[in-house]
Amino acid sequence: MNLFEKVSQIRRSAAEKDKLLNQASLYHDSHLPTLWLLGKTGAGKSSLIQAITGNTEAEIGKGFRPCTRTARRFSFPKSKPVLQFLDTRGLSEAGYDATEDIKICSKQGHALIVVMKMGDTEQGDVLRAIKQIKSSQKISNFLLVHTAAHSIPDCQERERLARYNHQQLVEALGSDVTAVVVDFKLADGGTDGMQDLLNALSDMLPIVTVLLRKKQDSDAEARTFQELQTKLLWYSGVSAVSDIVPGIGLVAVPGIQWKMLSDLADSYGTKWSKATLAELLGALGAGIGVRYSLKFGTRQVVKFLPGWGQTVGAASAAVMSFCTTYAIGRVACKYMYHKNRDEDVSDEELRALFYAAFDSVQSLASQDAPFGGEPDCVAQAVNATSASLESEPNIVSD
Ligand SMILES: Nc1nc2c(ncn2[C@@H]2O[C@H](COP(=O)(O)OP(=O)(O)OP(=O)(O)O)[C@@H](O)[C@H]2O)c(=O)[nH]1
Ligand SMILES: [Mg+2]
Repeated sequence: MNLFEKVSQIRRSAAEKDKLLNQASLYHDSHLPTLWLLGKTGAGKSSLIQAITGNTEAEIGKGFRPCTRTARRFSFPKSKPVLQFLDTRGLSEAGYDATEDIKICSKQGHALIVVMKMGDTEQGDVLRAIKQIKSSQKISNFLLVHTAAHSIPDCQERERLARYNHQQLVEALGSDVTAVVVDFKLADGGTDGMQDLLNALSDMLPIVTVLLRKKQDSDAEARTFQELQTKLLWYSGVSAVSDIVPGIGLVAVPGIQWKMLSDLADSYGTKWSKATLAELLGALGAGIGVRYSLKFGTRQVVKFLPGWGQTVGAASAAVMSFCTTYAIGRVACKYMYHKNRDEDVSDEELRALFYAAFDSVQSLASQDAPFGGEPDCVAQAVNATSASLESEPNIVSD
């Protein structure tokens, strides 16, 4: 950061910083990874959203907002969202035109889920829409979900019906497509085929993997963190878009990270002081990676790593911002959890968690997010950050 940048950052008022944060969050929230649901009325689109998010039918009903003339969107979670569902309406209207809905989806990572109720072979409207969507060449991830599988008790008949609809879709797409068979409402209140559905969705949209990673952790700290994870992903996404939105720039990243830390502290019923923050950063090591990303934004980390200054473009800086913000937040959660209980947590543990957290969201940062990114650069970023934390602790002083 040159002197001019430093001075202008200091002079930036709190109101200006809030304005930048608002701009970044608006951009982020209007470019969310999207699961687009297409299917006849009653096919099971809302049931699918409910099964994935765990939200009740009533909450989903309230959460939908009009989006285009033919679709409504449902953001998840409602506040600080990291994923959205696009629910197509009006398929049965004569001449459904998918143009507007395609536009919404082509802005960011997306997958189109075609929902067909088992045994309903009248899919003309859906197939017409699919042909239009396919020919736009804007949507590349498709998944077929056969719902209400158990409404056809005979297994062979079920298979035959599933095959028939699958074949119809393959013909409309002109290529093969993954299909899963589910039932969201068994007689005993359970579901069937959920794991297959989640696996298929995770393959298409990494955010689903992160959100739905099995909550089987026996560690109480990790379970507490699960509740806050989407919040962390939101702040990470907002800091990542900072460099994409004109007029914001990476100088906004430290402000966003600070807001995140304050927000997380509220959740743990605590507050940051200079001393506690210094203690956490000290525990992570005197590496420039963490210290700099908090103080000046990720670009400065990049700049001080040999070879990075010249080669890293905005996309990679954004990926770095995403991963670093997430990793700092994750470590802060563990730190606060144990501090609240007067329990010791070793520096090594915190450092290992920082790397693991950084690693765990790499694919997410480079694929789903609105800024895109190149996996090779991400891998380099991790290596570079790790190297800086371990071997170059004194490159930059506070
Ligand atoms: N048994 C069973 N019922 C299902 C399944 N999926 C949906 N249903 C039922 O089918 C009805 C319609 O499901 P929805 O999820 O509301 O369908 P939708 O596609 O959202 O319909 P619209 O909002 O009208 O477009 C509801 O009564 C659901 O409970 C399923 O897998 N099994
Ligand atoms: Mg519905």
